[in-house]
Amino acid sequence: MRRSRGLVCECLGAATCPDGAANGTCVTQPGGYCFVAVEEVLDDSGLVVVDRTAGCLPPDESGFMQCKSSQVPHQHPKVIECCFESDLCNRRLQPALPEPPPDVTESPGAGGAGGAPTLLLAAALCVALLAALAAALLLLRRRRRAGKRPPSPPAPLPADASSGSGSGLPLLVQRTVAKQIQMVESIGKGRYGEVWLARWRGERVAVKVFFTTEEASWFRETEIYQTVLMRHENILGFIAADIKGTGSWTQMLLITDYHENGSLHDYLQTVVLDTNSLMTMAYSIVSGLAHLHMDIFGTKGKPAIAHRDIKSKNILVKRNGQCAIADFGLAVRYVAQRDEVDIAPNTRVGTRRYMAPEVLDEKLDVTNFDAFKMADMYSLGLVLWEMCRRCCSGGKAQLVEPYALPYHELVPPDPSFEDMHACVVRAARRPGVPARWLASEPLAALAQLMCECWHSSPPVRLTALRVKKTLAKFRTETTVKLV
Ligand code: C9U
Repeated sequence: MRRSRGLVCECLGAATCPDGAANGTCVTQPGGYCFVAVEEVLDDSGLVVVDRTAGCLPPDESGFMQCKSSQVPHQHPKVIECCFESDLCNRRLQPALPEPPPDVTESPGAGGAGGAPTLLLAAALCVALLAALAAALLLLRRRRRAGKRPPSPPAPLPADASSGSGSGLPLLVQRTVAKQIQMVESIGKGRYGEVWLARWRGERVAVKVFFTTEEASWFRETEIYQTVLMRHENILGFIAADIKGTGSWTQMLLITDYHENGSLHDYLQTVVLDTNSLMTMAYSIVSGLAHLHMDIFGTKGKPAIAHRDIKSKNILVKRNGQCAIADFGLAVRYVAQRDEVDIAPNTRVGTRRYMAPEVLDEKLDVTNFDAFKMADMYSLGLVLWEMCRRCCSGGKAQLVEPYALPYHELVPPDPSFEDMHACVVRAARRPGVPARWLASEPLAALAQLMCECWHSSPPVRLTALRVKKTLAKFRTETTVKLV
């Protein structure tokens, strides 16, 4: 069973508790575990005492494997027990240390009066000293890295210092970042909540503040951003996620890179593109989507992800003319090991205007991951159409079409599911391709691609990788012609 939200766990011991855990609890990542560990350590006077710690562990290998492997008693006994059934489930865990073998401590034959215990004590002391030294070194290294890291973009950390869940900063650093944020101004509002321009250590960042009703979107988006190998120049750069508050009141934040040009939807309202910038933008968007859709095999591989809400408002325009895909609150992952589609429990659906015909017809097979990728490709076709309208093919003086949302002439401004179904499924309508596009090579090439993306039959649609390759080829060919 997948758990879509974090667990609250009892937290004991400064090393395992966030910020010294004033309230004695911590929250795991979705899918994480609560644990209790008991360990024999030496106190100040050299006596062996049992130390009990408790707290949160990350999901799967990096967390649960600890629970399994530590059951094996070693020279310096430590036992970890984990649970995930309910919040604070670790309160009732009572891991017991293995009984010491009687012949070691009591048998006079084992080295004479006090010989073995003294040896054991000396060995334990060495192990404890080495462990303390290793812990101190690790802590020092983590602090140095956290202090040095620039906010935008934070370099992906090697596995030892990461949160244990893939790309992104360690969770404690993320919490610290969230505490240091100063909100500057609100730059967008939507059904999800609000987006703010904020400052972090003097640099501009974007902060998405989720409505409490959008908890599932926050969890999913945070989870997706922290997926291994998710970082890509055409995917919005994740910095940190945090949740704070008590009982009835919670604030969920997502902190990312800030792009002053805003969304592609904002940008196309005022800017007219030349064919070069159109191609750069189109290529970058499809590169981001191809990366998202791709699975990378291996122990530190990346699962294939489908977005499910591709639209111009969810694409940011970067200063270098490339774009970055944002908003993963609805995304689904393909878990290859289990041949399973991981769909988070979320009542949210995609944007009606951009929904593929099979989604509107409620015929999308949710057990088939490729079906989600094909639906993304349909939405991408509509975004390409929005961009082409704003591209002047014959010099800046040439007229371009005014900015418009797809199907602007065919459905009302806030179309219902039924409006879209009637238009896209029953009447099988698609956005119009103006004659002027066909007279321009780049626009004609893109027109051809978008039609193959929004085909009524999902398997006939192009894949992101195919569109990316076609655009790459087109760009090299036209560059050669220009030289
Ligand atoms: C509202 C859609 N949206 C924009 C951003 C995000 N959502 C976002 C998504 N995930 C995490 C954090 C944020 C976003 N926006 C920017 N920059 C930006 C700059 C100017 C505007 C909007 C956004 N304007 C809107 C229209 N009025 C003038 C300012 N950067 C990163 C993410």
